[in-house]
Amino acid sequence: YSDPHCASGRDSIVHLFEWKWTDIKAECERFLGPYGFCGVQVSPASEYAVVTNPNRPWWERYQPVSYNIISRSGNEQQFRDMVTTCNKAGVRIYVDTVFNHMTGSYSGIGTGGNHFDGGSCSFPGVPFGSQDCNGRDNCHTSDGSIHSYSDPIEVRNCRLQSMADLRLSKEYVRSKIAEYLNRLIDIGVAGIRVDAAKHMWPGDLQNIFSRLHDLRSDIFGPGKKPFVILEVIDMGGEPIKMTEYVGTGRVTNFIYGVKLADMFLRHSNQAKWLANFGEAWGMPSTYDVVVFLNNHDNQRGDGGGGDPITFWDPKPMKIATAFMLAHPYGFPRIMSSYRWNRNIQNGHDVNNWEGPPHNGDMSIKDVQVNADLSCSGDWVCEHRWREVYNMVAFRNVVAGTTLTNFHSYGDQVISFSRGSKGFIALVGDDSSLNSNINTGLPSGDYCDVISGNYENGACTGKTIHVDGSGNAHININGHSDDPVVAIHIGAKV
Ligand code: AAO
Repeated sequence: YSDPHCASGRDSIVHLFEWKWTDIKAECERFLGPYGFCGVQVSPASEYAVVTNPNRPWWERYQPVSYNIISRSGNEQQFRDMVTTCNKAGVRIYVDTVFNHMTGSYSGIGTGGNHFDGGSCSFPGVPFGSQDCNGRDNCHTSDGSIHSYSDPIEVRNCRLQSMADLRLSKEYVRSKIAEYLNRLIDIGVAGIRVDAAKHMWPGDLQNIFSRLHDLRSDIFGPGKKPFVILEVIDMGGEPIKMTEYVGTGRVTNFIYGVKLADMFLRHSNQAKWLANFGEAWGMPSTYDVVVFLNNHDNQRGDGGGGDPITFWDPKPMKIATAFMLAHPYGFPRIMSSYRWNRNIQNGHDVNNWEGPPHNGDMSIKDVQVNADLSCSGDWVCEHRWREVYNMVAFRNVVAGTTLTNFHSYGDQVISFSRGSKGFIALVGDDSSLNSNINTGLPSGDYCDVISGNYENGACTGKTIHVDGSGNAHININGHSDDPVVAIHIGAKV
């Protein structure tokens, strides 16, 4: 469950948060395939509560009503088209799946027209009834909701934010969830993100996964298990640990992004300590984690997981992303966001519920792309920023090499090589770097893929000369917009 099944030579995924299936399909063909992305994490696909107060928040998608594929992103036919087209373009689809719980304690109608009543665990669209939710017998808080994260039984058996908590110990509930996941697998997805995995017993998850089909052999080859990303927020202070889930899939390493934010955003920690970043920092094995700078929750100040670097701070975001993609630890996920009317009052963003760019009828807006590859309107498209997509290519080129030559030149100034295939240097503060550095690369002229693109054998940015002993003169001003130099053997001029 920890193999993402990337097409050969690809090694990064992007979360296209709230995109429509038709846009993701187009993005696979026009951009993600050609630019070497492995795959896409897509927003929840199955029917969920239509929330109108506030009006269509993004988080309504985390309140399932049935497992029919119908959402604000599109219907089942559009979902199938997307999966087929993306696979043809060499790009995998990973679906965000929500099966710890159903809706909050109220009643209403789902995106597919099914009625629900979360208070009584009534979901005829599945169907689930009151016997399919946890209750007084195994959750002992006064109102049935989670209040303390220091009690693992409460975290697993009670209601997360008052949402109807599925009784995953039950055969019928397990079979309904497995049926949905198998439907996704048979359509051709490569894996899933498991929402709120921390709120489910590892044994229940293992039981459900043991029922899953192999991935489609016509696409992935025989005997392949789905890739599983388990959302477990473990910042070190609670009894539930990431390690309990390792082996059941890859876990989300939230500490990773916080550490990089300490360095590149807050400067409360120093990049020079990154020399042994990874397992030596008490983090799980590189093969057991997904790493990221921010996700859809903590980019809006929600859901634990610390105060991360996001697109709202573009310079640190580009520096830290370049580091993440150049560094071998973990399987990287890039967040692709939309802008909302951020309005922080007393430390809380009162508009953090706002859904994606939409039309008057509340349908999600198409993503429009510009000639310079960026997106227009409020779609941020971090994955289409030059510094980001060129580092996705860097990572593909250096795959299989180890980190060598790590050097620091001050608290926030570092460089390292990836064997003899790639080299990066960065300045994370207002200082500068002006040195002759051993890059580990064969002699020649290389395109700095941060300052420009490598096109038809030429470079639109800076060219870096590596001499016969592998040395290059690297000059970076920390005050510049992009205080990073990155070169690799796939972009030699
Ligand atoms: C909405 C409304 C609710 C309403 C509910 C039902 O906002 O008021 O009760 O509907 O009607 C998303 C939104 C929710 C939304 C929900 C359903 O964020 O606001 O509720 O959809 O529409 C926990 C979970 C984690 C979860 C995170 C948000 O463990 O799984 O909360 N993330 C996922 C999704 C998320 C989604 C859901 C789950 C639900 O990514 O988008 O919710 O499907 C501690 C714990 C964490 C815990 C946080 C919660 O964190 O460790 O496990 O996350 O608390 O605040 C320090 C600590 C850190 C700690 C943190 C906060 O940083 O180091 O560990 O403080 O105390």
